[in-house]
Amino acid sequence: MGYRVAVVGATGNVGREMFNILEEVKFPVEKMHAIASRKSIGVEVSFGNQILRCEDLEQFDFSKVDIVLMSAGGSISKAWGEKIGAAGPIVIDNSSHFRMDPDVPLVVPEVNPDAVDHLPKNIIANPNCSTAQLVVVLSALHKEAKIRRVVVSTYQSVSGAGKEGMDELWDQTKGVFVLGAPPPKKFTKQIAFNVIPHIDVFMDDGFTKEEWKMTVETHKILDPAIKLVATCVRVPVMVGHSESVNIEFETALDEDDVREILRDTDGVVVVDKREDGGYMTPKESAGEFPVYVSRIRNDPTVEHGVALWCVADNLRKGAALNAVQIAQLLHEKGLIKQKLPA
Ligand code: 2RA
Repeated sequence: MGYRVAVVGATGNVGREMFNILEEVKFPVEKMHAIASRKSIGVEVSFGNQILRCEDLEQFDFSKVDIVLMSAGGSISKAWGEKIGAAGPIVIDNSSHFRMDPDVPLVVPEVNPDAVDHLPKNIIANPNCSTAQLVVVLSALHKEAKIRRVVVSTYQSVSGAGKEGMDELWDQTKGVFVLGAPPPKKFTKQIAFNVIPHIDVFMDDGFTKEEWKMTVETHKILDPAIKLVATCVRVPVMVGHSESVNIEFETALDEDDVREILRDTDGVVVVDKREDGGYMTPKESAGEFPVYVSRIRNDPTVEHGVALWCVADNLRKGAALNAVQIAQLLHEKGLIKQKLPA
């Protein structure tokens, strides 16, 4: 028994990880389709030991699949998401397009699994990478002592900006001491040997859209009462987003409580030895499933507060893995309607 599955955006960073993870977790797949825009038709991608040739998004008959994982950018999701959902399959969309739509649940399976029970548009949204890893940690702590306020600074890898972001870091790093770094194209300033305090567009209040997303998505997934302020920064790391997080609780919760709660939390691994190297870095999170938490310590500047460091593979927990976990959740709940064999 398996499902007919389509991955839209099959040639992108996240699309390729979706194939890898569907295979790694042995998601029950009867038939897999790789879907892409016209320029990628015929491009080959791998799924386990199969080589799939990309099929044309415009021509594909979505009524013949049971579930669609989509990561092709906001404009493709805007143009196609609702049409695909109306054709029958459940769509799990990784773009920002549907995230704040009241008829589309925004889901992190460890946090709000029951949100998938009601799907007016047959669409589920996957959160932004920087939000996904954060809410897994916050949710576990919020159950024990209500969170009043969070201050988070991110250190986001270039893969969050797609293949062009990775190529730009690679080319500038190679070129900088030889021919001079090639000028920035994807980023606004040189990313090699630098950090850039700007991700996504600026908003009227001075925050960037990435920072705004962290606040509103945390409210939708977890609790609108949590005050959250973010500063999002691009760093010269290929894969793995890191976050420095200060959390203030309404009632007492100290560093030992936090360490114990997070050790028992699904999807979280605590690596927190107070010695050289006794913490995780983004490099070590790349290719892994969990959200790693390190550097847990009391924040002496507030009555009940802790500071911590968390890292995760942004292409996995921040995108493809979360989408596949949603698919697994739908499967466990018996919510994926199978088409009759073609
Ligand atoms: C980034 N948040 O890292 C984006 C990816 N979803 O740029």
